[in-house]
Amino acid sequence: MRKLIAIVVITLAVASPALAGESVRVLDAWARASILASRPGAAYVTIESTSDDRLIGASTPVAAQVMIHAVEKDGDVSRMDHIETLELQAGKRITLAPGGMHLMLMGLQHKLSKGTTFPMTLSFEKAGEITVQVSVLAIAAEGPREAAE
Ligand SMILES: [Cu+2]
Repeated sequence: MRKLIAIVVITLAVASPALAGESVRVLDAWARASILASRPGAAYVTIESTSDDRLIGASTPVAAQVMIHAVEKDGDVSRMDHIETLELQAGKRITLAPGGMHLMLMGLQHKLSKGTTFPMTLSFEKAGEITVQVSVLAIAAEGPREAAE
């Protein structure tokens, strides 16, 4: 099953080489390590686009489903909101980070171990599919730019 999904992802990436990476760049893809495979994971990316575009979905062989989540603050309580698409404005950089927007990895195939990487494919309305390698950082990591551990 896992193998099959991986092949599909690779096929999509190969099928649209002219589209990938031209107007949209996906940087600093990372995820927090997880203790249990039974809990959802979270992945974060920085997205830059030279033209208006829209993130319409994501997938990875390590999870059954990837959802785009925003965090809504309601007083002291914050809750996650599933959003269908993420608008990208030309020239504006969007950084997903803990406490804010994230890519929720539902139905993990295995726990995410620090120091490993996994592929994730982001689908953009105009730019097509872009596959990045996601680095798994420490459980409490705040991002790839923090001091090396
Ligand atoms: Cu979430």
